Amino acid sequence: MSTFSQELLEKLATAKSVGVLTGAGISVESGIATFRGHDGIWKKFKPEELASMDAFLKNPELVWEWYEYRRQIIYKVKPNPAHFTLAEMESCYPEFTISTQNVDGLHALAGSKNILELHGNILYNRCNQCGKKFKDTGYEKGKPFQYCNCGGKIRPDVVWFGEPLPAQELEKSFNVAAKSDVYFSIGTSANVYPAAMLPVEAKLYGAYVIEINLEKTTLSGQVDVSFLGKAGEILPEMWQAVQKYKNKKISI
Ligand code: BV8
Repeated sequence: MSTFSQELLEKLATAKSVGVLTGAGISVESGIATFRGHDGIWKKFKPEELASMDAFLKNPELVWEWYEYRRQIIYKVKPNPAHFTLAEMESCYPEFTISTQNVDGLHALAGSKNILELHGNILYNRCNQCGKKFKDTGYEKGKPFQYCNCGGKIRPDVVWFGEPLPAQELEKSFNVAAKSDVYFSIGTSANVYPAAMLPVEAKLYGAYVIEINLEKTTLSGQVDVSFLGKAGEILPEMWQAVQKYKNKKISI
């Protein structure tokens, strides 16, 4: 059981604007392995071997197989208490925005509305050339590649290393960080840029920054408070403590 300081409870009880950055760690308790954590899927591969345009052009079958493998996992998993708690929190603040690095769509499935997908969404595809989106066109091992009618190859609709993040989502995410009273960094090693800059930006603009992660990260020394543990346990406990604190304040 974690303990929460009076300062943290007061900040979360009185905040008007809350921003959240989530990473692969928030989906671990739903059954999706992280990239770099001790069980990381990228232990077997290096990111540039899979999540990059070079990899796709060099070995499109390997890249597609990796995405199909991850899709099959994602089709079967459900949001966990951390996702549901964020969805509940969203309705209690005038401004509440999640900027996620995840491509699994679990925040939306949990009921969150205000979501900025910084790295795309694995359940969709797009043309590598003209950017046209495709829902059900995918890849089947041994079957010929699917092409867009512009002649471009169809690929997963995610942001690969070396590719720019969607400009609108990125700009909005930095605006949210700059005006947040409280900013969360949840389940991310804070290794991947420019997303990893968001909690630092929030801190720079005066936000109270809370990290929840299984392991220490490069961010841990820069935030106001860092909780080491599972997001699916700590976040619901924290939110419960805030409700209790708010009720106690009202009853006095
Ligand atoms: C770009 C989508 C420029 C695909 C992914 C500085 C500025 C800008 C760029 C760079 C820069 N420095 C370096 C770069 C280049 C690069 C980069 O950041 N490299 C890193 C490795 C150094 N960045 C880019 O290439 C970005 N593009 O900047 O383009 C540009 C501009 C104009 C024109 C052309 C180019 C693109 C980055 C996006 C790459 N795509 N994913 C896919 O998913 O297949 S990244 C991938 O990593 C995922 O999105 C993942 O979410 C993300 C970040 O990782 P995390 O989410 O943090 O996951 P990780 O495993 O690392 O950590 C999980 C944590 O959870 C662990 O710490 C673990 O302990 C913890 N945990 C585990 N269980 C739990 C838990 N925590 C809580 N509870 C639990 N139960």
